[in-house]
Amino acid sequence: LVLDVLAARIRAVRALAESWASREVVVGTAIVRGGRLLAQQRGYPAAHAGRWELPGGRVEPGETEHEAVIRECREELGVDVRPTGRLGTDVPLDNGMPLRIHTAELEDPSQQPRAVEHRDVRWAAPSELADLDWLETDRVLLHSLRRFLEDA
Ligand code: 9L3
Ligand code: MG
Repeated sequence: LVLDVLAARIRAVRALAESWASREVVVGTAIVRGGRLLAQQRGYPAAHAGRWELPGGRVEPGETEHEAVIRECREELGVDVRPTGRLGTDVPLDNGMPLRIHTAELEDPSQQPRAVEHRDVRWAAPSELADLDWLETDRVLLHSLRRFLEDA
């Protein structure tokens, strides 16, 4: 009987771990060039318009996080990026999904990112980061972002 209870507990913990591992993720991308960070300004939805964020979006089914980072940067900025690592800890979004930040570099540093789907893009120096009106979720990461830029 004790073993049955234990086995049931183990099954429950395993189910929880699996649902946790497979839950949907939103990736954000910290693209760095020459000590500056690429930030983009949202034009939609209305509640987010004018606020700044790291490029990115939902990881689609069957896609790895790196694939999602590369696809989103192509769609939103018209550039190819190379993921180089991770930054900070997951930030919980309103919809319950975690926002997870990957660092990246431009495949071709002479290629200029464009605001394809957004209102504006800019390269921000570490000292300029705090002046941008970031989405709350991205503002949480400012300390980690500044440290990453200063170490780069
Ligand atoms: N989100 C927040 N910060 C970010 C990104 C890329 C996304 N840096 C939030 C905004 C949306 C949700 O995640 O509520 C999905 O992102 P998107 O598909 O609208 O880019
Ligand atoms: Mg997006």
